[in-house]
Amino acid sequence: MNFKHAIVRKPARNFQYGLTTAKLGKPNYGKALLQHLDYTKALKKVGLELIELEADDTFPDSTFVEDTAVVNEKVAIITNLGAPSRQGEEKEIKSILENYYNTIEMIISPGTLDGGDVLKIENHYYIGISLRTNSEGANQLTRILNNYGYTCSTIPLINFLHLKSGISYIGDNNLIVAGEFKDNPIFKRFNKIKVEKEEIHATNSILINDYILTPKGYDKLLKVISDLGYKTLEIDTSEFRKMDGGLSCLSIRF
Ligand code: CIR
Repeated sequence: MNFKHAIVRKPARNFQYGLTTAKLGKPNYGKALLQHLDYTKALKKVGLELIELEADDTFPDSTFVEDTAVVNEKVAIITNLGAPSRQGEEKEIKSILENYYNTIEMIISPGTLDGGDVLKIENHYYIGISLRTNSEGANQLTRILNNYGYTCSTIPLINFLHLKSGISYIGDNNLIVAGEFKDNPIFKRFNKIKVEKEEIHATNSILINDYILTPKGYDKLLKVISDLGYKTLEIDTSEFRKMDGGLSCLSIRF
């Protein structure tokens, strides 16, 4: 799918009080804003028209917009976020997506689902069952996507917060995998690019149109991706990493 738009939201001023397990210290807000600006420039460079939302201090994690919706060529599905402190972030995103989609579907309680747990590969979706996404949420998403002609399967997560912290699909059968996913037989058919432990954060690289966006400073993975012939763009995500966020979480692309 060729992407045309992306929704992004500036980090909230209380960003440092969001959820995190990273133990990398407190993010620097000024630096986070600059990194976010660089991210938006990169999205524009790869051809996207941006819908840029102002910071929302009601939700410290609200810059991680990806978790609030699952979108594709046919439908937008608004999630029911798994973390209680994040519930409500999806409301404004829904009103924006209504301008672009005729059909909006919803994940509803007791189902919970975060967009970071949803990986699309061609017409198939992998859905991670995690601390954020429960089986009921995954079942609801499966039923909705089946109605639009997509197939789905679930993968229980062991260590990762979100599925896409540990796997990324970059097209042409190339799958970037880390940790518990490296030897998972489910992914046997792919050309697997295995990420070493010290570069695990770079697993969350994203294919947008002709480019792979990848976090800055992970040279081994960068070389493997470049050697495969991809055009790459590096973006510093150090402040988002401190809050468990990667590149994909910062936008909804469609
Ligand atoms: C959270 O814990 O919800 C945020 N601090 C980070 C969310 C990252 N989102 C993602 O990986 N899709």
